[in-house]
Amino acid sequence: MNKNLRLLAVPTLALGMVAMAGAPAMADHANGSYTVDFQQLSGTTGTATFAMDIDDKTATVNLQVSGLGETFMDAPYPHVQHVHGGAQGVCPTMADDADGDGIVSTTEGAASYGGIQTTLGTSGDTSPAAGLNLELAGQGGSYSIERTFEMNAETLDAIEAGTAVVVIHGLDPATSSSEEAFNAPSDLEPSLPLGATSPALCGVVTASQMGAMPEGGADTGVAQSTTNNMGMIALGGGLVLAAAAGGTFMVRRNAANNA
Ligand SMILES: [Cu+2]
Repeated sequence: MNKNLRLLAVPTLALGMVAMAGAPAMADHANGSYTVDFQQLSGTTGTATFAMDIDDKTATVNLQVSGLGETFMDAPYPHVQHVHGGAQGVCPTMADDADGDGIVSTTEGAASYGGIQTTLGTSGDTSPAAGLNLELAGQGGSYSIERTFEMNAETLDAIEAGTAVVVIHGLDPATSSSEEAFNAPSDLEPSLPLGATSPALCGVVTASQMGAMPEGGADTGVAQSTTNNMGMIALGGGLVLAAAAGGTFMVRRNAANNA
């Protein structure tokens, strides 16, 4: 009903602010090959590999995911994933669990990895606007995304500056580091469990060939000043899952206990 429209409104506004804050990209400065060494967050036991080549503005991505949460609401678990950027260019750790509830929430992770810059969907739109499109999300616990697309200037800038971070969302209730994460309401949408909106896998985009990524651009005033806006956008990734559940989520205390 009106719920989805309301959920979409905030991240759209936030994205506009970031677009204005970003500096123009120098096209081919991000050229090269990149990999991501994923870290498992908040009890995640799944894994992923990521390889990417960039030639001018053309990105060829190969993302292989396995072992994440498989089902959500008795349907394939929609795992959205994005290239985040423009913040510290690091992944959060349990030290970022500010409220001490046992997991790193989307809100708690945003200061580390920033907002959505590219949506790594299975097809179609790769812009931040598609970050909320569940139809483009990875489906189930294991899937692959292999595609070539034109990467936007903001993401190329982030890669060049070393602040680009790939984040795959959606904790598995069966392995989450905190049972409370699936008994407590999400920081984004009270009708959802906290774990369903939280980052599961995270890794910094790292050059795998010499000379691909000039250094020195990460500590600009622009990047720092946009941190708050980035946080708002990062919340958007979690809101996708809120839309998926449609307000009918049922707390799966038993599923978590029986892991
Ligand atoms: Cu994300």
